[in-house]
Amino acid sequence: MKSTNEIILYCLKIGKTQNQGVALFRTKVVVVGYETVGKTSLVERLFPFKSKGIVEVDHVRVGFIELSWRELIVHWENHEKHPSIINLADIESWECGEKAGGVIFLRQLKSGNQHLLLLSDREERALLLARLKRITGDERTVGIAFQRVDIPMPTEHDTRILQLRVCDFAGQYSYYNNHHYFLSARSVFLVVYKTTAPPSSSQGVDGLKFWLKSLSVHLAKPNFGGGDSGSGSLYSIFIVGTHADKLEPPHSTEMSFLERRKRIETLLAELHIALPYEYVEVSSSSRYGVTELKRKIILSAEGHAYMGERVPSSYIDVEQLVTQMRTEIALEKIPVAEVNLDFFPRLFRERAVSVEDGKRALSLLHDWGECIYFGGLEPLSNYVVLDPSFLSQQVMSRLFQPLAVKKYITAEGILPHSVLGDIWGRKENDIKFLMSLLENFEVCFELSEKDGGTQEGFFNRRSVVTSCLPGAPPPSFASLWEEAWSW
Ligand SMILES: Nc1nc2c(ncn2[C@@H]2O[C@H](COP(=O)(O)OP(=O)(O)OP(=O)(O)O)[C@@H](O)[C@H]2O)c(=O)[nH]1
Ligand SMILES: [Mg+2]
Repeated sequence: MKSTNEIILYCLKIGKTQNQGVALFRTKVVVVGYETVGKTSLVERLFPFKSKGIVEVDHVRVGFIELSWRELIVHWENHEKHPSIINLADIESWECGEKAGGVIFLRQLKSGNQHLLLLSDREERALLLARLKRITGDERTVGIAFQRVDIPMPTEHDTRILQLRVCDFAGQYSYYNNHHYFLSARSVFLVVYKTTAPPSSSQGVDGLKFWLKSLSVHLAKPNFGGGDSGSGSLYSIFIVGTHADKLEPPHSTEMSFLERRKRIETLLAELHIALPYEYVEVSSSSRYGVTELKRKIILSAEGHAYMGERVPSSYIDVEQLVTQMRTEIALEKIPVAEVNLDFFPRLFRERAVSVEDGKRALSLLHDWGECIYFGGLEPLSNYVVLDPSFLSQQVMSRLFQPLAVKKYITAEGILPHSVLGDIWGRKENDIKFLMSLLENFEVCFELSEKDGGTQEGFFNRRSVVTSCLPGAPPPSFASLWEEAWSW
């Protein structure tokens, strides 16, 4: 597969010769950290849900509604009237459901109070319902939750749009181990911990170790470029302390803030990590520091080297195609997340895009985190995974569920292929495709005959799962290592 840089160089060439192309202002906001430290809450505060279609609240037409963490804010059509806030955090129990005609029904069970929301747009309704369910059930994130956020940026002449792809990583251990496969440059990283947790606990400062180490390994790769808040960087990092409302005294006093920042500096020095970063503290509950963090995220992203790069307009057509198909998956018009590429040439033709350009566009969309596509590698090049969360939420999470690991993966980290049907409940070709995909993400590697594998039939073979390898190397490790190097 071509690297992003090669594809961008190609695009620049095309842009120059054909004097066309679209300038893109986009980046990923990648939110990582230990479980329940407040990552999703922060995302919900930074990027509230805002309705665009027609909305009625309790049978009254309103301007728009906003869901910001646990506040449902009703903006009235009459701008002079102050917005009303329905505080979801104060309500003990809710029922959310969708009825014919697009009604979302919220009920405060104790008092019997109820609110009826009517949103005309089906996609918006699904999005709002998902967020409400998460809030009312205090749901944990599964795999990686992706969402797109467009931020209008007024310039001297017009308003350009900064496109953010927000990737909210689950903090639970069973997902945690595999997340680093999804790290890539062209990102603003928010590495989150809980200010009120004891520093030596997993939710506290020490819990940052795993992610800071992961980032330092991945960002050291040559194609990641430098990372600071100045121009020319490909990434920026914010270390974010949450729950600032719970600090004693509330929010950070200058002194305690400096102490926590010092502790993080010491941690980085102990780990010999020299990553550029900025430290901030926030509260999703009181909104403390949230607006300022959002401003800093936008400012740093705007300074990244790749902002405003041009791509052929046909790439945008391919992106729209992928987005449209992804919506159809959500609406269950397409039953699977991965689509055979045989399907695409016709769709490319309909959009007057050559197959070669279409594949190049898919590779670039892969790097932007819009889909998963490995061109040039069989059998992967035959498929496009339209929804990248499918890999973390359905493929990896089923494999790495604690019960599945115990039942199917040996203490030596060996996974017999015969159990894959039970794990994923799919047909042979799909399973082969998923295993190739995982191998490409370095999650597992098939054993060769020499290593005790067999070539007889895929389901008789075995793979080694890297994150399930035992902590201590086997006694024969040194000789095996030498043997491997002598090849
Ligand atoms: N008081 C207070 N509570 C918060 C804050 N941020 C999050 N919470 C609460 O902490 C709990 C966990 O928050 P989440 O945002 O779900 O945490 P997470 O890191 O996304 O958790 P995982 O998805 O499981 O990794 C929820 O009950 C939130 O309401 C905050 O700044 N202040
Ligand atoms: Mg979460």
